[in-house]
Amino acid sequence: MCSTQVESAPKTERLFFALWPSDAVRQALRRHCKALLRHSGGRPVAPENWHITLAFLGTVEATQRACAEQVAAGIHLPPFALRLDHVGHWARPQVLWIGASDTPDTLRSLADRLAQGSRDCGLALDKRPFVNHLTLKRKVDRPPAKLDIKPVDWAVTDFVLVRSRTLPEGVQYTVVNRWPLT
Ligand code: 3AM
Repeated sequence: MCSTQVESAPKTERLFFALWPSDAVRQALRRHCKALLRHSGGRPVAPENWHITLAFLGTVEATQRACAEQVAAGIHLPPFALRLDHVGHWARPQVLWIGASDTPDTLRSLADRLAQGSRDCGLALDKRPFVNHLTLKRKVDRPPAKLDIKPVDWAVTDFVLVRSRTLPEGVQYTVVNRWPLT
């Protein structure tokens, strides 16, 4: 008798590490960016999806996720203040974003350690250096005439791991793990 073994493909997820704003920071961003969002064309990112990507891991298997989560758990950095005071436009990806003109050393260190640790887990990450930015809109083909906004202050006390799913109704981000900065 012969038996057929069906090997199932490993379960994978699309994951990234991020700073995830509190509801209060999201509301402040909505208020301060209202005019900018109204007058810049393009396709807005839903406010509940706003985030600052620290390291994009791509498609990840369960063992790689566990390894990246161990890297995150091994990072001990203090909370830091982030002042979102700068609006930027990238022409090629056609992205309108807001970010901090001053990148705190702790933020750079957090992003670098997550990226390097994830590479050590066998993940192939983008080689571009970290630029702090929160994408507000996509498909913005030219910078809006007025780029100034009232700054938004964000006391960053943790970072998260996010699962990204593409659904017929659009992209869905779910926070699947969280680590405090202490
Ligand atoms: O944080 P933002 O919105 O700039 O564009 C994707 C999004 O960026 C980016 O990761 C964030 C969460 O999806 N992203 C998607 N694919 C990527 C890739 N292959 C990527 N970043 C780097 N390499």
